[in-house]
Amino acid sequence: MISRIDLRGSLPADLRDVLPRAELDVEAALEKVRPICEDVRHRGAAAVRELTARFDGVELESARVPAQALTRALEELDPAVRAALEESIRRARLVHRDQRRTDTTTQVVPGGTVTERWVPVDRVGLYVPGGRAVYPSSVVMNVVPAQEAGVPSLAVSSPPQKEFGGLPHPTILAACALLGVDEVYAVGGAQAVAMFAYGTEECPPATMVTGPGNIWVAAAKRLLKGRIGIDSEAGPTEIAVLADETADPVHVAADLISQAEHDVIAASVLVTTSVELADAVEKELPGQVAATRHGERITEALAGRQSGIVLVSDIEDGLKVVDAYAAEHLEIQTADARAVAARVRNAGAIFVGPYAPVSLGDYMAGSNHVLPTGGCACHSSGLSVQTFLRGIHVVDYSREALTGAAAHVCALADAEDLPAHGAAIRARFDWEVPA
Ligand code: HSO
Ligand code: ZN
Repeated sequence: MISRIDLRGSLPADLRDVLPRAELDVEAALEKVRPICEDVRHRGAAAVRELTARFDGVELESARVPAQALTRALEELDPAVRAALEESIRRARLVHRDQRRTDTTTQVVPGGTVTERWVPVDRVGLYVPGGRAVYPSSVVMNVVPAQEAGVPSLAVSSPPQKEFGGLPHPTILAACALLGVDEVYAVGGAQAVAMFAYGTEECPPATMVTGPGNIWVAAAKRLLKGRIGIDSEAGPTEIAVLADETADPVHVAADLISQAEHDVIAASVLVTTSVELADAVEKELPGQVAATRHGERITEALAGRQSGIVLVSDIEDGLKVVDAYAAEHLEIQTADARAVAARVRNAGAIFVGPYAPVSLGDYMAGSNHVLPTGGCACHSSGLSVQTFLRGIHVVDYSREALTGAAAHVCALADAEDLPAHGAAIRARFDWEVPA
């Protein structure tokens, strides 16, 4: 059901080459996505309408979801789901509110200061996937940080669903309503990203688009990046578990299965120092998979080349392996888990000890679940308030403060053969370099 990689003994020099990982060919999708984006760019709302008919089989009069549909979705929302979403929002707000930045002013010299002023982007388009994955929780994870960052204009787009009269899934709409988002579009895939990038008669252009999506969404983000700001090209979900003999195989198996449930190309990786644990988890998997609803999808994900059990000699090597893998989600289920977790350098989010499973983080920990995948955790972070902010340097120097810098600026300008740079200083001092 799941393959094994034995790295006991010495670790290979390039660990990344031997670790399981899916290959997602976003480049290949670019060519298909390019004409879609061009079409939306040139023909706006009409193109969005036609593409929606073609890809989603839905004829839309307008892509904008009417206000009544949002209110109705909230009224009809199951009370237990409403209570859970409300608590999820409350917890996420607590964490994301603490991420707000305060401006800093540094006095570099008397009369010369640099202030870093944090300014939210003007308008954000939040993409929420539909299709097999209907994730109201992702609405929370995208909207809360943008709101806490102070983004003044926020729109959500999610694919129209035939069975719901061409509207996005009602739970998605209800989540938008709960969060106070009233600008929602029934548009999916690359055309949604293009709609936000170029704007249409119905949807003003956004400065940034965030949120997970399928390969077409990822390709459109890659193509339109620059024209519009993006968060990341979220790939399939990943879980890595670093465990020793103290871990409970029932929990480890359940957690590996939980993320495999997302997609046949989702990745579940166990890194362990204990052959006994590896054996016990392997023994546990089939029974748990058989008992769950999406067993087929999970079986395929666990058997895929992106999943596996990696055996290591000790926790030191385990840490090297998980750092090289740079998982989207990393669970530490070892003795002294906190100390081990503190030594991890690369992960989207770290879940410490036996009572912090990834599913808690997916919905209710307060942390964000839009996280870097595909090894990008070695250079990027998950969605946060910071994602939606720009730090603008405000340079404020008096004549006296500039005097003290003048000779140095001129020296560097000359060294770079850019004499006009120096002249811009000298012009302020009767064309002399002040001493
Ligand atoms: N594990 C997914 C998020 C999610 N799980 C949404 C359930 N719903 C990616 O972090
Ligand atoms: Zn999940």
